[in-house]
Amino acid sequence: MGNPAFPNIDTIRYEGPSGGPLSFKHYQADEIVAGKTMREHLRFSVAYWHTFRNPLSDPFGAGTAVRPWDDGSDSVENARNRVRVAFEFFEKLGIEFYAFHDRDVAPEAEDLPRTNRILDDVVETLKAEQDRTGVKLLWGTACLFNHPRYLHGAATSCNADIFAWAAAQVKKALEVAHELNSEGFVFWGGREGYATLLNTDLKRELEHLAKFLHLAVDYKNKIGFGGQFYIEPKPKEPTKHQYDSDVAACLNFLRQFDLLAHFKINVETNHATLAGHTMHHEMEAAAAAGALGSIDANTGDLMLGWDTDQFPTDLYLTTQCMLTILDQGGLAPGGVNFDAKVRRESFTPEDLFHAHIAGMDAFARGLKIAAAIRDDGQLKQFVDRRYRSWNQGIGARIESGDITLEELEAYIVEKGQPDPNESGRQEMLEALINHYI
Ligand code: XUL
Ligand code: CO
Repeated sequence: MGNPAFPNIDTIRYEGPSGGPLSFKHYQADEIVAGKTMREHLRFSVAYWHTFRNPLSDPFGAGTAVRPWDDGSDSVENARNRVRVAFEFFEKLGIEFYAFHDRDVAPEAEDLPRTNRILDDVVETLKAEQDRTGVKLLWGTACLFNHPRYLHGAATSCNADIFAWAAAQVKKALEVAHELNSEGFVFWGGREGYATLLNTDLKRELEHLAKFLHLAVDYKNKIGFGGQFYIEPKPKEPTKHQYDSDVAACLNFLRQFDLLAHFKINVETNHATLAGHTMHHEMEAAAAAGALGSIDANTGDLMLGWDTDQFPTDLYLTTQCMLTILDQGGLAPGGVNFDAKVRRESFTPEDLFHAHIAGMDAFARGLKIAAAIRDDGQLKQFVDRRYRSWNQGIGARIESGDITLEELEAYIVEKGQPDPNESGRQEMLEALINHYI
């Protein structure tokens, strides 16, 4: 191991609410909350692309990131050294998972065989570092959106050769995920959509996307890769419309093409808000279908209409996420992946620590708040009581399917005007949440 990349930063420790800026004020990995340790509940993951590859550029200006360990070259040595730095970072933060796209960790060469050999070289280092530290891969994925060949899409390209290239890339990425014993594999259709319907055969493109995912499922089974497959919704950006636009669209697509048994959803906050939903809505929609698999924990800015991928620090947001996660009994094998980047103005290596600490503490508090709300029980009691007319009598008969329209008519004619019986008490419940925050 060479010189440490963060020589002035020690392992980040829990110091409690009065601790310094480079300490956890709420996240204590081994503290038991609601029957499990915080580390078991939260399963934090670092996004390699943002934390180790993002230069912090924007459409109006060059990158500002200062990363002294990175020589900026596409050499394999630089890629391998970056891996060692990344694992030093994971260890110092006590984060036990990470996620990457194939092209984040290793550069692309002139042809696929050479590209794959370079990837193998870097994977050797990833594997050695995983073994050394015990850090695991939460999920891997193939970058099917950055290279110019994917300008019309990958699985939904108008050109079948592009589909073939993307398929070959996914094949290799699956082999790598298997070799690294990954907990999962994500499909995010970055360019699987269109810029204009005038040049697009929407039906054919959807069928091709389904074919692509079936091929991946078949290959997963063939090589015996046991990781969970996820599909990640996002409505737009980079395209005008992406087919995986929100959780409901993804579930419908998976169901239509007989893929639902093989996939769960990886829900990302800023994608939810771009789709005009809250994160809480998207998580509940996925959970209701038994398909909430993992989350990309970040946040947008309501003043900015694009995917700003900021670190999540809003306690209402993290409380809502943790309420849904506790309700479904946990996220494993998924986790809380910080698909977030530091601001362009936060360009120093130290900012990478501050950002992750802020996100981890916000989720630790969200977990404690959600657990307290559940312990208190008033919220659940209120909701259960609100639906009590379904527990017996006519409600139970409707739910069980043992009733006809004629019987419902006879029942309500006899009963007369229904009574909406009671208030929804939204403000009272919002105050209840505030009490715990
Ligand atoms: C892009 C995004 C991706 C996926 C993985 O908005 O969220 O980084 O998480 O491809
Ligand atoms: Co994401």
